[in-house]
Amino acid sequence: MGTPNLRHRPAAIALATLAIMTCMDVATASQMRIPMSPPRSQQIIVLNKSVRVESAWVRAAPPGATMLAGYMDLHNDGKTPQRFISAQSDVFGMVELHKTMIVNGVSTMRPAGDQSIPAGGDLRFEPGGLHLMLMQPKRVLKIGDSVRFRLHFADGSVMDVIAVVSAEAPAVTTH
Ligand SMILES: [Cu+2]
Repeated sequence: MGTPNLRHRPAAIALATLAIMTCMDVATASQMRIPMSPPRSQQIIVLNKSVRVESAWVRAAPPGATMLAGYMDLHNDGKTPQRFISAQSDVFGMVELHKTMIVNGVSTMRPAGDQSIPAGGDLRFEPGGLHLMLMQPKRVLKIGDSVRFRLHFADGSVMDVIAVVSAEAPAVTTH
């Protein structure tokens, strides 16, 4: 009595277990996607855990300025090289990596392209050299204002940075 049914049960239970495990795996994976800021879409944000930023600042400019410059020091505390590819900001329509150089005795600037940060090394943005060219400002920035940037790296990771609008580079903190 009931024997034919019993014979089929183990397979049914195994299938049910498999289905539950699959659902749990998916749930666990989705819980691990913890964005730093409220998600704007379904995009997965992976934070860069190797790079540390110091002295991020935006050079103060007259109210009508159409281009500003941003500077910072990036330190790679990791064991593998990192590649910084771009930056974006809600305050500017476009942000490019530029480098100031002397061509035929005239100071000029050019797009700099990707910048690698060696393991244990630094990448320094500073006046007269590498800088973030900040174009299409969406509002007037005053000294002391904060500008949020999102930095993008070649491995797909990102990092958010707050730069302070300042007339000159902030004092270097020793550590
Ligand atoms: Cu520039």
